[in-house]
Amino acid sequence: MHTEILAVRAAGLSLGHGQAVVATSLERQGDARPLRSRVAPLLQGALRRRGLVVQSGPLQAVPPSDAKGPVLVAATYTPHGGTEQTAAVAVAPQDRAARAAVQSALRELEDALRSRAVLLASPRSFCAGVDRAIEIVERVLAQEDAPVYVRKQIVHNVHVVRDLERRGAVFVDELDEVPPAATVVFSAHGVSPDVRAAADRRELRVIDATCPLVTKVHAEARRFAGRGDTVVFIGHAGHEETEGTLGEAPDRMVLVESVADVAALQVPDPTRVSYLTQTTLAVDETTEVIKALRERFPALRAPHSEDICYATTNRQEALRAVAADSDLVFVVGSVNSSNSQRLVELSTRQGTPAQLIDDASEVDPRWLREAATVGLTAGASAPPRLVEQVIDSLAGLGAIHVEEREVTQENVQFALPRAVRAK
Ligand code: 0CM
Ligand code: SF4
Repeated sequence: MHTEILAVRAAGLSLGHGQAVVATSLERQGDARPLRSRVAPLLQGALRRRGLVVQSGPLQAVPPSDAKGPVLVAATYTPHGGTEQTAAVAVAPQDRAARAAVQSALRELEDALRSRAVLLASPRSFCAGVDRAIEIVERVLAQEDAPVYVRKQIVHNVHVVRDLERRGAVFVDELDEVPPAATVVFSAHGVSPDVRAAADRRELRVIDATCPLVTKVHAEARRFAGRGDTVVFIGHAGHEETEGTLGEAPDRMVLVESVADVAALQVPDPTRVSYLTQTTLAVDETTEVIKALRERFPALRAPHSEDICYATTNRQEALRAVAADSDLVFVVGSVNSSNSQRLVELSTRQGTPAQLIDDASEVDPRWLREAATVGLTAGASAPPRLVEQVIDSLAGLGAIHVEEREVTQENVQFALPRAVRAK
């Protein structure tokens, strides 16, 4: 990597100590057109991890005759088998620490340069329930002039939430933050009857974005509890879906998270036990818990059809087809996304290290040094464009060969609630 110190031509660009602007594209004098910097997200992340406050945008470079303005640390390189790439960062002229941070981040990128295979799991990314939930918020935003409130994150993804926030959605944790008579959207993960009652009391206009596959589990909870069963709910404590479903019959439902929990279960009548599950669990782990339940309660009754949803199952199957042949797996998704976390665990159980990343800026180039084959997937709430961004960043480190491994095709679609359907 050949590094130069240049000046930046950008009117009004003034940088303080500890601040940096990463070039998303770099135009040098005499260039026919700017060169896009594919590694910009990687560089942003590497600099943030070094404590800098980082922004990004297109930059124009000039020779360093004007020593007053920000300096540009610019590198051009042609990785083996790849095409010419650039990485450039503007920092304040006297900010030696920032300049050292940039040099060290560039060395980190340099160490990760190589050609790679990228195994792309399919299906990945948005499921029908997430598509529907986002579209519901978009349509309500288009319908209403007043603020549109959303109870909890509409789906567990920081980018989706940020994007809808920019467009006017107001995310709240509880309904007492919503003014009386306002419009509120319930998230894809569902709510307990108590929450519905609280919305009624506040006379809120409720638009329900609960995924129909979560609603199905709620209906089973009511039915199973109604016939006198103890309903064992296999799920994760504290998750919104768990809280919502348990709320359907709090006196008749018990939560188990693991095989160990099954051993400790006490029920009033062991001949009247049924089970339900969260929709986004690991299929293999859940099978073990159900087996343990059946051993303890031979008359155990099952849901009519699997509660773990098609999207969760398919993403796990697809990752299986990829992880075994990868040196490292990236799962695009947010930390509170259960289905994304299950993908990370699945890969790890298969013996392939996996990293959960919100976007390409969270890829630490040091992970890539030895990784000739990278597996890539995304949880059901992670936007597809973030997967594209990761692929693009990897392409900035050398030639890549992308192979998509599709285990099945998805064509599930859910109807929108009547309140937001076009007239
Ligand atoms: O349930 P989980 O945490 O996986 O939710 P998510 O928003 O990440 O994914 C979609 C869903 C649902 C219900
Ligand atoms: Fe519905 Fe499954 Fe998507 Fe959750 S992951 S929103 S249950 S389709």
